[in-house]
Amino acid sequence: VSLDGVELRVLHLPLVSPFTTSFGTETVREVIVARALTPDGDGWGEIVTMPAPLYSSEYTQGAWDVAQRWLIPALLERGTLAPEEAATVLEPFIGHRMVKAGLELAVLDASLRSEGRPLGEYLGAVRDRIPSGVSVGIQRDPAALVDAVGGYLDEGYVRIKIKIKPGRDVADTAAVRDAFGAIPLQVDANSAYTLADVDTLAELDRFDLLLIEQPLQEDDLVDHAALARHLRTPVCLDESVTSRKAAADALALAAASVINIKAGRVGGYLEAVRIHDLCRDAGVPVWCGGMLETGIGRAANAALAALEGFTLPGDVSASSRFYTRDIVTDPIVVEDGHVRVPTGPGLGIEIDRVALDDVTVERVELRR
Ligand code: OSB
Ligand code: MG
Repeated sequence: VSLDGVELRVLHLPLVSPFTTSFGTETVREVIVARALTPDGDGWGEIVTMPAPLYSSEYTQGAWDVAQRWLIPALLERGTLAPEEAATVLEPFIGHRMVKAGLELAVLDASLRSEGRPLGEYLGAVRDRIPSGVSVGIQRDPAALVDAVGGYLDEGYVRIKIKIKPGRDVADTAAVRDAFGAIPLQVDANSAYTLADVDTLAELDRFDLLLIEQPLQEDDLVDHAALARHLRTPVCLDESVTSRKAAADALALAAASVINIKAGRVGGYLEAVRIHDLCRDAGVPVWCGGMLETGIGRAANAALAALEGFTLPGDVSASSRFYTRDIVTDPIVVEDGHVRVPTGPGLGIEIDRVALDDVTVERVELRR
């Protein structure tokens, strides 16, 4: 595509209920959307940074700065580029993978829309709908957690993930198992433990969890391998897997037997596909993670999760799981426990301009 400019917006979307993880509580989703401006039409992408560098080193204002100061100028200087070239142009700049992913997605959407080609088909989707799991934040107490989980089961979600942290792990998991029996259940620690917690984490073995996600810190691959040897529960990595190379290293070290793939975390949907291919060839199951996406990222995640190797339900839930009003005209819905893979050109969504303007708190446009 011929890239004439890029518009960036910071959005503040109110959450339907607070979302608490081991690293903090959000009541509003602050997120950046990118719009690629081309003579053939716009393309949309989402930069999934959080306001503070607590999940990973990236955060909204850092993303806002690096996008305008370095990444967008490099893309604009190139002028005409294929979506497959965006990552190469951005490669000299270290890190900032969520920003790269959002910009690449905007270019990719513009390009696919101009060809009338759906993202799912381009990525290699083999399914027209995907099973939908839900990520449930830490609640006031285990009873409140059981209430929350019950509500999501009633809505049809086929897999439950609960967030855990030290002091809110074994009892919370036990409460959900006791209340709902043998439902597909997994836990996510968001790096809240160390190897010294091995005995507590081994207590989770009795709950027959699908997996435990990211118990230790991002760069603790060797410790994850040591922990995995002490657990019956499969260890899944999220934060640690920042690239195809990091995924290959984790598998070589036996630090994980399952991988959560998030396009933002790994620098884009194309790198996400490469991790998928690596894991599929190695017989390692993967699933699609989430970052409380708007309808933009949610549509892209549904397309990604439709690839062959995504054999576990992911965190691709309905827009209504987080938002009363999405910024797309047809929010993502869960029907019969599944999300449909969009079939329209590009992301297959239309932006609701009024809704978008209503949640925009900052806007900038860079032109070639
Ligand atoms: O660790 O998977 C995570 C949200 C923000 C940051 C990290 C994570 C999450 C989630 C929510 O678990 C997933 C979603 O439903 O979007
Ligand atoms: Mg996670």
